[in-house]
Amino acid sequence: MNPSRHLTRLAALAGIAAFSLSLAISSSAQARELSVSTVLSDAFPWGQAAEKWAELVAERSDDELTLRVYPNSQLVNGDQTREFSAMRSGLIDAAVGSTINWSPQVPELNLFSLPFFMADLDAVDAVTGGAAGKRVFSAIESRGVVPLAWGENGFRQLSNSRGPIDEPGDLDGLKIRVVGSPLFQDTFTALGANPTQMSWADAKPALTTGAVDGQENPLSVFDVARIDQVGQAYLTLWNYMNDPLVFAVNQRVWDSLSEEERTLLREAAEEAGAWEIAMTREQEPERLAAIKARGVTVTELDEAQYQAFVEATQSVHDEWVPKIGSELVEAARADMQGE
Ligand code: X2X
Repeated sequence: MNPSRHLTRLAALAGIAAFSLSLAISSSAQARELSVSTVLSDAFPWGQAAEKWAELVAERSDDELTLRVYPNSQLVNGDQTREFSAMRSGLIDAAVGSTINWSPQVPELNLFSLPFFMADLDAVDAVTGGAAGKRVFSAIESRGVVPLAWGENGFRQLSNSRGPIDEPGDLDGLKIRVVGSPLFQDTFTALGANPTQMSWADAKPALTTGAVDGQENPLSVFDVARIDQVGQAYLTLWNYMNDPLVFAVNQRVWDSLSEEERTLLREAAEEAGAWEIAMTREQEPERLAAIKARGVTVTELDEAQYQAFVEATQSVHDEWVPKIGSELVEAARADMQGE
């Protein structure tokens, strides 16, 4: 072959390669993948909520829009209280996150962590579905993140390795692992305990070595993470706070989506959230039975015992209601009273 024909063929081949490369790029530019952060994996209802969202979005968009779930707070190196900032800055596109973990950046979310404020599931639903819930969503939105739907981690119960707890005095001096959110520090200090803030990633090792005596988490977390295996032989059902989850997307990512994609994302989040809330609640009795069957001593509080905890934590309300916003707290009370 003469050299000039050889060059022409090479050029033609290069042209074909460049053309197919540009095709590949243009089709991948259409299909879009968003990162979704969660603290817990799909072994837990929380992670399943995010996977369900991803499944519905992929199915309904014919894989043109997909969500990739990154569990175990891996996008924030295990530091779950940085998840909201990372989503706001665009480091993370979306998240299914806990109100507790986002409360350092969105003080209004401490509404849900006020001890003994929402007594039962009806109260929680009245707030998330009511005027207060709307205000909470506006508070999130005003900080650069678009909230789409609610999910649920669950009512948080108290466990420890030392003995049954049915009055505040039983917590005296106990080292309790709490999430890195200041309100929890105050609640457990008010109860006479010695709270230690640490991430979920550090919690199980700390329970294993006995660096802490206790922790608080919903039954699903206690059950799936097998907290009984790290010496937590006592569990008190005190329903002191419920931990809702929020499905949310970074504002700039949201703005870059078409109207159709936004509707799809929102509706899929609402469906995944409703599905996960129902499942979490339905599973609680069997989880409790399984925990008891493993030999954990479960303590339930009578009305007088419950009241003693309410009174012992009154100072936390006095201090935190102004930080949360008294109008929001009042709106939540009105929602719970069906006003
Ligand atoms: O860290 C916890 O306790 C957990 C997993 O429940 C949250 O992320 C709030």
